[in-house]
Amino acid sequence: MAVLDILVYPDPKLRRVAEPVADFNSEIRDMVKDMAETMYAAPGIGLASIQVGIPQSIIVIDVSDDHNDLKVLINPEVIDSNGEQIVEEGCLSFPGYFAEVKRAEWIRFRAQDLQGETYETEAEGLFAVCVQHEIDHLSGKLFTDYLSRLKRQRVTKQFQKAARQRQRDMARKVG
Ligand code: K1U
Ligand code: ZN
Repeated sequence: MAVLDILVYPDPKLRRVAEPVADFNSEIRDMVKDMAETMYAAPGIGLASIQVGIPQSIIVIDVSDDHNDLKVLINPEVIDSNGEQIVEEGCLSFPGYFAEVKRAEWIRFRAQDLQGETYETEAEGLFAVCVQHEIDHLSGKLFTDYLSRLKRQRVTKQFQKAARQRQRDMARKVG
C-alpha cells in the first residue's frame, strides 16, 4: 500500500475526465487501497482518482467519525436528487481553502463495487455533499467552479501564486 501524491490546483490534470473502469482486476483493487490510505493520511473524507493522477472512474469516501466506514464508488452516477443545502466544503487539491457551495440535500446514486456488482443507494447531508463533490472531480469539475466570479478569481490567483513560489523553491533547491 502507498500514500499517493495529491495534485494541487492549478495542475491541469485536475481538469481531466475519467474513463469508466471496465476490468475489476487486482490493479483496481490495489488502486482503491492506495486511494483509501491517501485519503485517511491527508486527512480527508473523500478522494477521487483524478486527484491522484489516475483518470479512471473511482472514488473513496468515509464520512464516519471513527474512520471505519469506507465506501468505494466505481463508475458512479447520480440518478435522482432533491432539495438544497449550503455547506462549507474543503478540497485536498485546494489545501487550506474552504468555501460554501449549494448542492442537493438528498441524492440517489448508482455505482459498482470492487467486484463489479452494480448497487444503488441514497445519501443525504454531508455524505450527499461529498458524493457530489467527488463525482464532479471525475468530470474535471472543481468546487471553486460554483463560486462567484470574484471569489473564483481570488482563489485562482492565490493558488497560481503559490504554485509559482513552489516552482521557484524547487529551482533553488536543484540549482
Ligand atoms: O475531494 C476532496 O478533495 C476531499 C474533500 C471532500 C469534501 C470535504 C468537504 C465537503 C465536500 C467534500 C476533503 O476531504 S477536504 C478535508 C475535509 O473536509 C476534512 C478533513 C478532516 C476531517 C474532516 C474533514
Ligand atoms: Zn476535492
